[in-house]
Amino acid sequence: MAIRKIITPPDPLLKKPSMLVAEVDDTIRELVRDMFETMYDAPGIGLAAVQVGVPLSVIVMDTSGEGEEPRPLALINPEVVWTSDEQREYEEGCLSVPEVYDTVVRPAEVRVRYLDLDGKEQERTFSGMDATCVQHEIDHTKGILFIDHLGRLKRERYLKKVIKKAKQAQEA
Ligand code: GNR
Ligand code: NI
Repeated sequence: MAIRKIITPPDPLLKKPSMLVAEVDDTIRELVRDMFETMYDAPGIGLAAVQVGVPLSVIVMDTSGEGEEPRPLALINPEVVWTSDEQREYEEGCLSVPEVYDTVVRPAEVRVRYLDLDGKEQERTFSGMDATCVQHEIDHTKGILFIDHLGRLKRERYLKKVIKKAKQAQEA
């Protein structure tokens, strides 16, 4: 098991759609283990493989709170097959866009089709924080960041801030 490095802008990988996984094999299961370790270490409530530099359609999440029973969930090739008309807004953050938080409006509920770690097709409906998180992660597999849901001015200001901070950290 290993904690992997989380990439940030301007890494071009973050803007590229991820590839579908052809077969859920031990390499994928090892990637998922590393992603959970990286996510819990960060700490975060979700992580997409592209954030650790692997452009495959693999996401992990765990929205359990502190003191709650953990509920890790790994989704391979996730796709949204239904969205509610009802919307929900939440102040999002992203491990690839550190120290930026802003409100994103998304469907309050989504139904998602995916493969589990055995390669078996599953469907599941998400609501509340789970719905926000799974949509944020599926966006990553399409090369979309949460700041892409904001206006152009905000997006560019946040990107500048993140890139500047990363440069300063490098120089230090
Ligand atoms: O840890 C995370 N918290 C979070 C909060 C609100 C909405 C989405 C998220 S996901 C984020 C981890 C991350 O960047 N996943 O891609
Ligand atoms: Ni993110």
